[in-house]
Amino acid sequence: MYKSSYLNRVLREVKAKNKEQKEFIAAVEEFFDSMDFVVDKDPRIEKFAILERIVVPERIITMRVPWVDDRGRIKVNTGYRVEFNSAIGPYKGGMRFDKSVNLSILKFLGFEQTFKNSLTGLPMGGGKGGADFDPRGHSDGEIMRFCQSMMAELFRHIGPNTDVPAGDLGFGAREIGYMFGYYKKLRDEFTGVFTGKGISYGGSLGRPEATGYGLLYFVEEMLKEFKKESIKGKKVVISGSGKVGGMAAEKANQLGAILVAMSDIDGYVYDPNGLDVKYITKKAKEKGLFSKEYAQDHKGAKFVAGPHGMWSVPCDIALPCATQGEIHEEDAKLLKKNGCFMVVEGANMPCDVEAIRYFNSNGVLFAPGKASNAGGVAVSGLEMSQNAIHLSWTFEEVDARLKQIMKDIFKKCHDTAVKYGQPTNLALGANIAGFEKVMDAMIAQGVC
Ligand code: 2IT
Repeated sequence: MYKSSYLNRVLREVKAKNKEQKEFIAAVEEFFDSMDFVVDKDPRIEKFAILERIVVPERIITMRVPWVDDRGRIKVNTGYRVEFNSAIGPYKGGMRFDKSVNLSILKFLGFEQTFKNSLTGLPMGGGKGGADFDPRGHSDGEIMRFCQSMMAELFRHIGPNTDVPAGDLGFGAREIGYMFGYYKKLRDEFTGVFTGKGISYGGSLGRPEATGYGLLYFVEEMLKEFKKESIKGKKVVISGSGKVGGMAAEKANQLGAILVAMSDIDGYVYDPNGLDVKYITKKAKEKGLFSKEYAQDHKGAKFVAGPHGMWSVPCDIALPCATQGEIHEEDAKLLKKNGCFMVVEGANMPCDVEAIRYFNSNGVLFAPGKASNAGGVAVSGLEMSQNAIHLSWTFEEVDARLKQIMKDIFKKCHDTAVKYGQPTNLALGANIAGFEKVMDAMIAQGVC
């Protein structure tokens, strides 16, 4: 129950209209926890029905994706694009290819993306898409035919000033290339309709590193503000060996942190003296997996099957970078008990609502992904800028802008948290600061 009766009513309606969508409802509840601090202070929110409108995607496209496998068999998957909010810019957000993809997950991700993109300060609305298709185990030819089949529908709905997709889980440079190529063929138009593109056809230097590097720049800001320290010598654990985890490990290592444990889908490796980060990032890039081989090649390290146990490893800082719902209340308690004082999300909502509440009421510094992992989409925004002016910036230029954007995001979140009397509650700061810009634009644009 919230203090505000308006919030209670809107949440009841969201629950009634989205009965089966537990991930989406959880994202709305987490956001409404913060809205409870503002709705009574700003009567415009209720007067202009901002929350009733902001929880409904502007448009959802669902498509049949038929394709033919290498043995000539016809297969069918379901594809989606959720165009959530375009108040401050074209829809922008990744595409996810995974068996788990459904409308609840994409609505949760599109909702989060709206506030994340707002926090970057760049003109991007919120969107997300994908399909219940897992590229693992499929040949390049199958993946290409799948991407082309999906684009044969999607091309009608996206465009550089309308909706600009990018990568996410299961959707990397290969998938972006196939989709971009087919869009270009269908539209006869070479534009920045995707971000995360290859460097030879309009991609930005620094985009592959951006989410992981940005996460560490955010961690540095938190340590400076709250602890007057840096990450040098701190013990760090990272979950997930995808693009985010791999690049976070690389930057943490560059900044002098000690990576004591890291996981992939098989399990995790632990070495209290520090893991061999170069080995891990190389293997993770090649295969997306490293943990089993790591333990064979490094006698000092321990391998534990199953990634979940990693949250019991003693550490200073935990960076969950795998996927949603990795850290529950019992994991949060274990982290705290074993010395962890800071949890910063690299994935989207890896910590559930109970875990976040536990961190906030037990003195564990916490940052939500919509702030701390915004570096990826921020550099996507910079890729859009470069495409629009037909120029490419150097890695150093992109990286310097990324660093400044992460500093600015931290400041916005922190200043807002301070304004509402909760100086360390960055989830509150991120939700309110991200929301305010979207709300202003929605009011200015009338009922539409
Ligand atoms: O979750 C995310 O922010 C992304 N998958 C990146 C989105 C983007 O448009 O670069």
